[in-house]
Amino acid sequence: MLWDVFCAVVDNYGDIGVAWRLARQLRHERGERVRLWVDDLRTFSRLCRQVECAADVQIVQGVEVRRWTPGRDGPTVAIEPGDAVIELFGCHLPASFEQAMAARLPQPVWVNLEYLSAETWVEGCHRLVSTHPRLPLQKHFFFPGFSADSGGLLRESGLMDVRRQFDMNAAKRQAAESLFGLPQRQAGVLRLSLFCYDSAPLESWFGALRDSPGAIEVLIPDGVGGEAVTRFCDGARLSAGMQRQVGALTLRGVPFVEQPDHDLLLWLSDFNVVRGEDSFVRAQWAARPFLWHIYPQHDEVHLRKLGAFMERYTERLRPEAAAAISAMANAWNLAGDVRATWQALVPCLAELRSHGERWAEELSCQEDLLSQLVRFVGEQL
Ligand code: TRH
Repeated sequence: MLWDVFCAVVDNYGDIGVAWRLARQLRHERGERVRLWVDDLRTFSRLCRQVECAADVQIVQGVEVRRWTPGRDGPTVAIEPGDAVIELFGCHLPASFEQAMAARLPQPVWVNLEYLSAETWVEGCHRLVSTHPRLPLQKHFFFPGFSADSGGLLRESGLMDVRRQFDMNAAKRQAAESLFGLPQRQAGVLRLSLFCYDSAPLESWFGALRDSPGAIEVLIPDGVGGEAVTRFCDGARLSAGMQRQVGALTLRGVPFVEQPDHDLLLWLSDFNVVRGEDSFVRAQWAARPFLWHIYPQHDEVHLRKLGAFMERYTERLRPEAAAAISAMANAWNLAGDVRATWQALVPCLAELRSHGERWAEELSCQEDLLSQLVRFVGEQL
């Protein structure tokens, strides 16, 4: 089959992050032919160095990558759509492409792959169909999620085993540490990674970490953390390879790596701060305690999404640990002072570690998103 996957980069890395992960999995695990339409190749190239920013058409790791401009017809006009068309996050296909889809015999299966949410309404909307306002075409809505009635989560086959092997193999961990330019880890140092939005309450968090009884290091990918990190570094930008120590806290700049290597950063850390959608899911497969900086939306819609997830995630935790991680997630996302909330969380980290392992194990029993999507498309053909 030929799959057309359309992605518009709204901001940051999550749109292309999800699209590229899906495209690679379709190609490499399923042997499908994939045409990935992307409007912002510069952002894409940060996740995959092979991407040439100036090329309109190129093959990257077996995937045909094409530039497109949302809202304009451009070079898609003359192209016959594939058997399946995936519109990521409602990015609106070019009108000419929709016409070509309507004219194709048989018509492609058109799926809008939606944002991830743990809210229960998702289950009622998953697999719903809507009819095109003008053309004889139907679009299916596919919702990722955490329950059996949702479309599941992206998870490469064998991922859990690869992560377990990493945990057991000192040589693999050492190789990953050198990829990130890290010195050998000192015993007893708590290692955290930070991937957040600039609105994060870093000043109070760094304050709590600085005054900790034990040593703590925070790994910060190039460009993450904004002004608060620069202030902590006395006005210097924390780039990869740099470090700044104050009290018990050392901030270490690490490179922003290609997408498959990003997992290694999460696996090297005892606790991960993640954000958006894709790194949020990866933190769960990493099976470590984590904090989710959710993408802020209007009318505080994101806080309901956060609450729905935290409710699911903490369901089987002891009340003390559940309260501690939920309070931290709320304070972080409301940009409050997190000093006391962090201090209350620290004694629960060991429990959250075993909880993370159990959570990843249970989630991985759910059929992964790509398998569900491929089956769903097959049923519609
Ligand atoms: O970058 P994000 O905040 O992305 C978003 C966008 O804001 C988007 O508009 C919104 O729709 C979506 O979230 C929900 O966070 P996310 O989703 O975690 O994407 C980051 C990607 O960057 C992810 O695929 C991992 C990747 N990454 C690397 O490849 N290398 C790195 O070093 C790091 C830190 C991340």
